[in-house]
Amino acid sequence: MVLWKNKTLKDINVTAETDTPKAPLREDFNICPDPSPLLVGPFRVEFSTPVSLVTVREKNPHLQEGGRYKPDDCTALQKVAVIIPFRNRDEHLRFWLHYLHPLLQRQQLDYGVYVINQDGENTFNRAKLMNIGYTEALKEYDYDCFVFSDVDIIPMDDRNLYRCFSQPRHLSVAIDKFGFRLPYKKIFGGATSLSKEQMLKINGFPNNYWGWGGEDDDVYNRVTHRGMTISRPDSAVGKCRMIRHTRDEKNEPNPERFERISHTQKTMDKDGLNSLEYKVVTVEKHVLFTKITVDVGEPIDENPQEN
Ligand code: UD2
Ligand code: MN
Repeated sequence: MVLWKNKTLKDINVTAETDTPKAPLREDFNICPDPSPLLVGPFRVEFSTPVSLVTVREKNPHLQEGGRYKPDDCTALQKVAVIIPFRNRDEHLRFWLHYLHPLLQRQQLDYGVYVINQDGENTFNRAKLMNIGYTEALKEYDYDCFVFSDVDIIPMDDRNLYRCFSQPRHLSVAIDKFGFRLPYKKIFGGATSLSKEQMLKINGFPNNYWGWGGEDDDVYNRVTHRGMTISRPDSAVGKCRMIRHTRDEKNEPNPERFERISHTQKTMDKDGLNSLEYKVVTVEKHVLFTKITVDVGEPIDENPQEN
């Protein structure tokens, strides 16, 4: 690669009018290699020893405030915002940060970690938190890719790339909890990635799935209704562990879920990023993550009875 040190852009363009002018954009130099030479492949994941945030911070000295990182010796292939839907799972978050920060750095990504914390005691709304994470992250930086990850899903192999592909990607394909297999073919829960373009194409996630279940299948439906397919790593590279837990309070199975996922095609254009409403309560910049606490509201009665 030639460095046009003493020439101006104009000088370069006049020398060969018929050729496509080559603007010597600094950013074009030294794109990080693919695959990253820092990958180690499979690694051990266990949850028996608790981890402390102090240790995680010490082991990740190159992080910028808010859980941001970019390689200093090459330009990352993608700018990735990692969005984690959250309420009251601090222990899981510590494990997640402990394993994922080093992995994301080995993958040489330009990334930021956003913990989207649902304020208050109302029923949990995972998918709406994803939409909020997408919207808030974009206000901060020109991200081109979004990884949406449950706080309790930890990949066991760093060749499972936490970035975007030509089709929306399901990342957590072989979870220990499901015997390291897909429990059903259309599953799109756990950890996924969608580019900004793919997110806009599907109008984001649904906002009106309250409580446990169905919202991931709705996103699957959105993807296929827009003519896209699901991309996946193979089941060796896609091995993950889910931290064992009981069902949280205020996240009971949503009795409306089956009805709702049968109408995705009809509802997806009016329910999603284009109808998203919420209030930001606080934004905390920690070294390991940005925590955005949000008021997501509560379910609205869509069929109010007369009188
Ligand atoms: C499955 C899916 C998950 C989602 C869920 C249904 C997989 C591997 N996982 O997970 O993606 O579709 O079913 O909603 O397919 N959370 C909190 N606090 C709460 C409640 C939930 O932080 O009080 C967050 C947290 O990030 C958690 C995620 O929401 O990991 C999903 O909830 P879950 O772990 O209880 O659901 P699970 O394991 O059945
Ligand atoms: Mn879980």
